[in-house]
Amino acid sequence: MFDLLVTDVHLATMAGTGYGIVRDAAIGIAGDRIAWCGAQAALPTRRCARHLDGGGRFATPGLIDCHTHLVYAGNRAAEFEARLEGASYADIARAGGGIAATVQATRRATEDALVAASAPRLAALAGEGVTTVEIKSGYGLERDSEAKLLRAARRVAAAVGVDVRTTLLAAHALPPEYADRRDAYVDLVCREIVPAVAAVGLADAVDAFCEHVAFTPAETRRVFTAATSQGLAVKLHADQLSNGGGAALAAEFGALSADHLEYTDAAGVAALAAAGTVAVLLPGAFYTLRETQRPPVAALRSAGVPLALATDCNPGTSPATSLLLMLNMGCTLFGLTPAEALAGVTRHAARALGLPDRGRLEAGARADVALWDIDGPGELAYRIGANPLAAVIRGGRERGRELR
Ligand code: DI6
Ligand code: FE
Repeated sequence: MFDLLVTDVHLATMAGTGYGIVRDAAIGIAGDRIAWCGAQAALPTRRCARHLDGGGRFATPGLIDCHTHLVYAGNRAAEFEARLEGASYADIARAGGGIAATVQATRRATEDALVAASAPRLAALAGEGVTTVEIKSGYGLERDSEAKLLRAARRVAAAVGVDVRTTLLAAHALPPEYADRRDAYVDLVCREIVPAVAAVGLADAVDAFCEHVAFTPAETRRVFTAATSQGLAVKLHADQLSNGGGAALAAEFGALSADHLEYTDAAGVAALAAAGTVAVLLPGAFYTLRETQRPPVAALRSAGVPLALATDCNPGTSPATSLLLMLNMGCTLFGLTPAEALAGVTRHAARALGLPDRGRLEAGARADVALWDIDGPGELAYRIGANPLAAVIRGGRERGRELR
């Protein structure tokens, strides 16, 4: 007896390599878990509290956006214009714009205002089948503002109906009041912000921006040491604009993921593979910054590094609220196959968040399912600007548009 039984669907289970297609299938759900899924001919019982006719649609795991900065105030359209008039991202950051501009707006915003400003961005992701999202802080850069942002992240996720993992990114930029006191800010992060956030359980992981415009490898190491001593997982913005050895540093700390990786070298790839750290590729930032150095996808693939894809939704370098568009960009810009791209927003994205219970359609997994009006899963990466989502089940409960 199932609480919810979905029949007449084709599955892209994403449970092994490739799509894991099962045609003419059914999914039986009990509570918030998949109790049974497979070919409908083998379905053990049709007894259920509620039945959903899939109408021949495709089912995938609910999508997972494993890298966003979607809670912030204001926007940076003016910076976008400046870049197109010739300024570089680094120029803008050095001149106090960029991240610092969003920090100023975010510090001033109330928690309620942050929730209200962020809800449409998260709703856009959810409207494309996203059932789990990661949201980073990093626009507060002092204890109370970082905590406010992390609370807003949990609230907006609850309001929109998406599972959330929050990540403390206090080491995102040097706040203006610490401009000449780098060490003092890193001290503040390690001695005050990380312990305070850990004490109240507001973050699931700690991230740092390791880059010449942000924090050095030595500073990142200090932040990671503080995080791991509090029992928090770590993730890293690594090698985006230059090769700073970020991938190897992430691997050394057993990071869940190393993200961006445009400039990662062979040693970095080998380190990620050995550590089992997920490589999170962010084509929206590559595209927006008009970068030309691509992440070493072929080397990552042949080393067996799990590849995830995410929006990096943020006001500066990736004002993107479409994970489906990232599937397309991951293929066209980075050379992923459509199956790799879909694994990057399901199975591998789950791993990048330390959530082994989701990202696959199989018995025992969380019942997060997206149903699509498509003829095959390759269509999800193929189309540009289309949204074939028909219905979503999150934690065993139907959400959003009903099946027609
Ligand atoms: N890398 C990014 O792509 C974003 N943060 C980071 O560390 C950019 C954030 C921003 O420009 O607001
Ligand atoms: Fe980012």
